[in-house]
Amino acid sequence: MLAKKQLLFGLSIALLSLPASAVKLQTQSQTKTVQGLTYKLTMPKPLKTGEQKLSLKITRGSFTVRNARISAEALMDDGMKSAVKITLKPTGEYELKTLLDMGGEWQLKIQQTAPNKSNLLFLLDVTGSSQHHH
Ligand SMILES: [Cu+2]
Repeated sequence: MLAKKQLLFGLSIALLSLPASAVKLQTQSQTKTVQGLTYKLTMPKPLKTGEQKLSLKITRGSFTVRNARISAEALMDDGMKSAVKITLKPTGEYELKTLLDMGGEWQLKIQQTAPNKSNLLFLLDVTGSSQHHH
């Protein structure tokens, strides 16, 4: 009897957790490989205007690279620039937080100084108003 109650309790917990997974954000990702390192950039889909957090995972083969020294900025063709704050998360992924203040194509430029020097460019398709705020 007790076991049955626990089973029912377990089932209701499973059902309660369904809505949360249903509203889980969709993501999209882009992957580039430069000098033996693979960079996987994951972001919300669609990527909307406003403050956004992107996630960058750097790997060498099956190893996650956690000691990379990287800086980044987001740019538009019209000269708009947005600083990118980078934080290393416990998962070994880098969180890139930036304000994408306008819809359209943004360039995410990443400069790496360690473990090797390289420059990466990701194109971000930002959904939202293409009105200038500046
Ligand atoms: Cu702009």
